[in-house]
Amino acid sequence: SDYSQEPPRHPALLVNSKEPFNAEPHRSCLVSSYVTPVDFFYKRNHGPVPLLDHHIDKYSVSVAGLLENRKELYMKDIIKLPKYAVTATLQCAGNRRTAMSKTRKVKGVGWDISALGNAVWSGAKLADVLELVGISKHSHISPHGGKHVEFVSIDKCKEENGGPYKASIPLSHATNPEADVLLAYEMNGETLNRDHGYPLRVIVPGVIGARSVKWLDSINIIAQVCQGFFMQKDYKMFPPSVDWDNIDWSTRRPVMDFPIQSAICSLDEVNDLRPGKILIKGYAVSGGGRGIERVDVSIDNGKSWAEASKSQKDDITYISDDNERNDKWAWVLFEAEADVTDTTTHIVAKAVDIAGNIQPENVEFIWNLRGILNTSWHRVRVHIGS
Ligand code: MTE
Ligand code: MO
Repeated sequence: SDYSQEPPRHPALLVNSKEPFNAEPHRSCLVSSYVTPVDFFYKRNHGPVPLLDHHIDKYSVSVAGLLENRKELYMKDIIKLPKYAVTATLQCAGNRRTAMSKTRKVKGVGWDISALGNAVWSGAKLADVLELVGISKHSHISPHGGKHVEFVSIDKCKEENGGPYKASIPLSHATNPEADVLLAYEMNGETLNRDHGYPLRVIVPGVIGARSVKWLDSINIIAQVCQGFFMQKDYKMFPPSVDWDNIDWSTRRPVMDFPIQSAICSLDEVNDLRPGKILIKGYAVSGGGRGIERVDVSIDNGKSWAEASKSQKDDITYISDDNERNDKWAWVLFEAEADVTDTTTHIVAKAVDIAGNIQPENVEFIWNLRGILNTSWHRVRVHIGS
């Protein structure tokens, strides 16, 4: 693979792998604004970043598969469709993997707690695009028997034996305008940059990042779920009893919605503190558009809890300042003041979503060999000095 044309990146990113480039910001970065700046948004690539700058007028997405006629969509066609701005948190299924590995080793890129970010994505709705090829809104099956919509990229990755990254979502999801699935060409009001999928990427709000295909090349209407590596041999959830010697990938479905998640970002994994007041800040987010009901924090390792305050307030400039906003696809930032004493050893956070889903107390119960969906209570250690 050729990594000689990679884009420039912010030097403060913590790099987990250089080629392909996988990096996350320091956790404290995440709570300094509701909308994550592009420079500090995690980057998760499986191969070299495609270089398309010189071909933008020629760039098109082909819509093909189970259709009467295939259609080439140029950027000018996509820009003509109604433009939507959706605030959505993108989270890698591998977020918090490093902590899962501490219990028992897992395979995958080691991520701390920052393999996610909240951005304002703008572009056309996939439901509108599909209408252009004769597939109506709210359909479960297309006129020619399509039940899934596959997204194929331009990049090349080793997991696909040098072929492109791909994924699919059900046709019913793709044609539902309320699901807000976008073909996005802007991130935080600026043209998408190369790392995040220039010129066009899919955004599937509320679903693990792996389905939001970057550098989109084609959309295929297909009868069966996508047979690509990342849908069939990766990003599936296994019980703790399954390991590499007894795994049968065909027994599981591809993960879509991510579960309830939260983490503390204003403190490191290990902290030297003095007794007194501290501010505990972090993020909470759930998949499928399920909002956050509550965030609880504890300074006595989970014996007692206090409720944190939460907000979706944009303190920069991207969106109007509205305290009552309800961005269903977006995280909430939480904050709680606490009085640590010389008996404090761990500070803990856990969240509850509007469906009453809660985070598991310990990582052991959700351990899986690929180290995905670590949503266990986030604990940070505290040493009290005087
Ligand atoms: N799309 C392509 N074409 N190639 C990729 O490697 N990685 C996926 C997804 N889309 C990927 C991709 C994964 S696993 C995640 S978590 C998100 O993109 C990361 O998006 P970001 O780099 O914009 O944060
Ligand atoms: Mo991911």
